[in-house]
Amino acid sequence: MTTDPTNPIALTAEQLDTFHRDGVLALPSRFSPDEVAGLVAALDELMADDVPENIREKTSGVVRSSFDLHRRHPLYARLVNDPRFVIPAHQILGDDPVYAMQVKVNAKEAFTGEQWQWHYDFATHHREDGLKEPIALNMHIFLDEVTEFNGPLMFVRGSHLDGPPPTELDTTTTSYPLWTVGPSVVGPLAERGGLVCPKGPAGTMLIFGDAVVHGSPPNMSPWSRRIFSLIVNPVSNRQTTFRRPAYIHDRDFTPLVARDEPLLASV
Ligand SMILES: O=C(O)CCC(=O)C(=O)O
Repeated sequence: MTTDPTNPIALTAEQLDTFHRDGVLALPSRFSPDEVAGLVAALDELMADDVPENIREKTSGVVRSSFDLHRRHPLYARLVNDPRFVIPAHQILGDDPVYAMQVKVNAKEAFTGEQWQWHYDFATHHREDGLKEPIALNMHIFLDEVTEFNGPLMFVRGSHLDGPPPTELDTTTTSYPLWTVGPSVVGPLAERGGLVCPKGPAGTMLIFGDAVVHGSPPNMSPWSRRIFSLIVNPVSNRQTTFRRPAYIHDRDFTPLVARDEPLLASV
């Protein structure tokens, strides 16, 4: 696919520089309130299902993450081919086809939503799924306003620049086993680059790289914090091992194609 630099969805040169330097880029107001309302309404139905795709918090039992959304609802099937994801992904990764490797919402429930330890996604993608290169992109949409109160993600700015740091497997802290990055590694990286904590209204988009260290605190606030996450990966970097279920790490390598029709049309 060739990218048209005059397309307003395309990232500017400055945004691309920020992404490459910091490892994370925030894009305000990319999705409209109506689009967010449609995604939330569909999500409410999906999170009511008693299925393995809905992973629950260890303590409260409420849904922490809901996976495989593009197979479970037509609106999410349409969403993964939205130009607002596909065009920036190709700007960053080049013209190699990309596929939807993981499609989920992380729902940090008011009062009970638990933390995500410091980690970077490639540690899991490499060890569990056999990806060779840390080039997948995690693309978020805030489905609620994200504030300093409701468990926002924090990123260690530039922590990807020296390559993937050392990790350890944590199977005890939360309901989801995670290859985490310990304090002795996070400390110096954060001293060097500082932390970034993108906040903003529902409809804000984030893009971050597979090797940038990030995490998020518990949500003690009375406001839920739901974030949609699409991880795209070049087909050439697809998984070489198959340990995790397909609903968590997708085995359909069909390339995404930017579709121009409105997200909410005829769903
Ligand atoms: O939703 C969060 O707070 C963290 C999610 C995350 O770190 C991830 O999906 O890799």
